[in-house]
Amino acid sequence: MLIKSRKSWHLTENDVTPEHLYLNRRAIMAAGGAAAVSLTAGACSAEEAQTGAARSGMPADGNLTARETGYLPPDGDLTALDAVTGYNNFYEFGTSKTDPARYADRMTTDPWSIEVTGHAERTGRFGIEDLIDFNALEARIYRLRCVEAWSMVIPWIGVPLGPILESFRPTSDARYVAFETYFDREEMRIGPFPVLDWPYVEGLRMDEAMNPLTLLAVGLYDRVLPNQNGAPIRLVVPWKYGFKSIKSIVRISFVSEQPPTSWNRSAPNEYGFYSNVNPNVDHPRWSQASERVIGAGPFARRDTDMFNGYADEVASMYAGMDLAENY
Ligand SMILES: Nc1nc2c(c(=O)[nH]1)N[C@H]1C(S)=C(S)[C@@H](COP(=O)(O)O)O[C@H]1N2
Ligand SMILES: [Mo]
Repeated sequence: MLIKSRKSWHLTENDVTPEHLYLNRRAIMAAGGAAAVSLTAGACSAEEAQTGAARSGMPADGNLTARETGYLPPDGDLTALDAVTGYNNFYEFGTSKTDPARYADRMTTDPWSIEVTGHAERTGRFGIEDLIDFNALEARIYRLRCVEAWSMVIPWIGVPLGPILESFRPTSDARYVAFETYFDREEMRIGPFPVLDWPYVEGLRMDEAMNPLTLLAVGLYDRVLPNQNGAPIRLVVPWKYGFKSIKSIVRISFVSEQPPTSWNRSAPNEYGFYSNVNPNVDHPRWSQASERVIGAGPFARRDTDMFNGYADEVASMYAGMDLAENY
C-alpha cells in the first residue's frame, strides 16, 4: 500500500525517540515496502520475545513488532508521542487531560484477563496471552476524534476485533457487544462526586464490532500501550467519537439488547449510543464541524470529516438511518 509522504519523515541525527524510530520505519516501508520489519532499536526476535515474555504474554522489553496490513493513512501528520501519552481522557484517573499520565501508572496491568459472557458458545475467563497472538500484530494509523472537538493521528498496534469475537462463536441472540473497563478504587482516583458511573462501559452493534476497522489495540508507536492510553488492551473504533474506544477492557459480553454506555447514561441528550463522528450534527453545547489538531500548535484546526474520514468503509452500516436521530 502506498503511504503518503509526511514532512515529519525528514529526520535529523538527533531524532532518537521511539516516535522518530517509528517514523523512520515508515520511511523505510515507503521506500522498500518490506512485509514485516522490526526497526525498533533493540527489538528482540519473536523467540526472544517468547522466552522473555512476562505472564501477560507481552514482550518483556515492551517493544512490539507489527505487520503493515490494513494500514489506512489519514491525511495529516502523526501526533507526537508526548502528546499522545500526555493529553488523555481516562476519567478513572481524573478529569484533567494531564491526570492520566500522572496517575495511571498505579493501575495493575499484569496479569490481565478478560471475562467473556453472554450469548456465545465459548465463554469464560481468558488471559490476554490466550486472546492476542503477539506475533501477529498489525500496525494501523487511525485518527482519534474526541467528542470535545480535537483529534490526534495515532499509530496503533493491535488485532482486528472481529476474528477474536468469532472465536467465541456468538449465537444468533448476540446482537450487540458490551465492554467494561477495569475498576479499582484503590488504584484509580474516584472522587466522592461521580463524574461517570463506574465501571466505564461501552457497546457496539454486532456489525460495528465485526467491522474490519475495529481494532483491539495493545500498543502504539511500537511499544506496549502506556497505562494512560488504556493498557494492556483497549478498543479503537476510528469512525466514532473517542469515548467509544474503551480502555483497559476486562469484560466482553454478547448481549441481545442495546447495552448501556457510560457517557449516554450521564448525559443522554449529549451522547448517544452510536456516536459516529458527524460534522453535520452539533453537540448541544458546541459545533462538531471542525476540530483542534493536538500537538500542532494552539491554532491548528481541520474540518471534521463524515465518519472521521472512514465513510467508504462504514457508511453502509447506517444506510437508511437518520443520523441526527441516532447520534
Ligand atoms: N475506561 C475509559 N475509557 C476511555 C475513556 C475514559 O474516561 N475511561 N475516555 C474516552 C475518551 S473520551 C477518549 S477521547 C479516548 C482517549 O484515548 P487516548 O487517551 O488514548 O487518546 O479514550 C476513551 N476511552
Ligand atoms: Mo473523548
